[in-house]
Amino acid sequence: MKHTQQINSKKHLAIGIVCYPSVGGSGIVATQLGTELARLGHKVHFISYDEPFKLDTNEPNISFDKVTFNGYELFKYPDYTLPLAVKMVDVSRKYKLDILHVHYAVPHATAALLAKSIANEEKLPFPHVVTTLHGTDITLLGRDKTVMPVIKYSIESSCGVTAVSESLKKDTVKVLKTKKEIKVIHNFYNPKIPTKSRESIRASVGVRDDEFLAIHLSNLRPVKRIPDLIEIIKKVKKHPRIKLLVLSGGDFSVFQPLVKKHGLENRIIVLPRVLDIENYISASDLGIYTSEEESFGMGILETLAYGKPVLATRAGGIPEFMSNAKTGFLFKIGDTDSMAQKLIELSKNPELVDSLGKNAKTIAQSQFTPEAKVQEYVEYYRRVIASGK
Ligand code: GMT
Repeated sequence: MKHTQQINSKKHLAIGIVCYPSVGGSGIVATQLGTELARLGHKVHFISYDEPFKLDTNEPNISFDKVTFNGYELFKYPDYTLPLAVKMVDVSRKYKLDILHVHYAVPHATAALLAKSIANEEKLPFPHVVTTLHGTDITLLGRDKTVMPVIKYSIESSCGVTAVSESLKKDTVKVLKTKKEIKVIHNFYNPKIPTKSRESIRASVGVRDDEFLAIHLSNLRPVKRIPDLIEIIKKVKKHPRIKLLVLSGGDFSVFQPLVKKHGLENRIIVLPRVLDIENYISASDLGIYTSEEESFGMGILETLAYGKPVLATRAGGIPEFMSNAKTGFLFKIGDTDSMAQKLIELSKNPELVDSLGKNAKTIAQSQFTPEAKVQEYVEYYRRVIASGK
């Protein structure tokens, strides 16, 4: 059953957003998207096992429904898909959702498929399901034969599928051998105005004004190649002005022995779970990203948006928004020699850092804006609804 009166109109939509609540790219993108949709007047209902990290439920038009588990002792592995599917049925009925937008295919797209079958059987209304692929759901899990057929089936059963880059779309077709139409909508970022001065932030992390501060934001998972990042700082050790600040969404302690081995304790500063990234990026000079796989690379876009150039590997979707020699420099994955060399060069050339940074800001704040991308999502929702699938 569909809410036909809303299908063809330009009325505000009721949208369910399902995402991971943790510090991870997909959850952050989903939270930003939901927040911007709510600001446009759409009613947005988040579903997850915890309140998403950056969600402000005090914002008008936003609500949050928590998925709860019953720790039944027979289960060695707790199951999330089943209570999530039940929650999807409940929320869809309670708020008369037009769209259920699931971020990260596993297990969200599968739970949505199950929820839709239950709703159909019970003759309850159920929204159109849009699945957004974020990266590791395809590049890692999609390659895992123990789950691949379920992922493929769940994605193909979604009413609409989007991917965050052309590179991820290509990988999805290759890995899943699917003919499902996939719409690419790049990620976006809405920079905030810093609330703390460069001086106060630098003082708080023990970095002087005349030091050259590189920054890295990530969850530190293996694909980010943190040992490469440490290797680069080791290779610039003779240049004491250069320091690295890591804003970590993961546990950095596993890398501390390597930092210690190279004697870099006073060159690498780590801050966990920072919320006000705008203050730290603004107080830095440039970003460094060493990933071997990256469907998009939100940390890079965030760094560019604050007018800081980036040194990054040419992985996945990164070259779709990072231009070599224009907003920073791109390198072969693992080429720490060239990255270190460029870092030294830039640390001595503030004019170049400044002009690359200006280009970075212009591109990030003109092409990857919430206005543009949220509009693309809304148009896509309306297209999916109109298709009646
Ligand atoms: O590995 C991460 O950074 C987390 C992961 C996730 O699913 O939360 O990030 C993926 O989605 C982000 C948002 O679309 C992208 O910016 C990241 O590039 C992507 N990660 C990978 O492809 C490894």
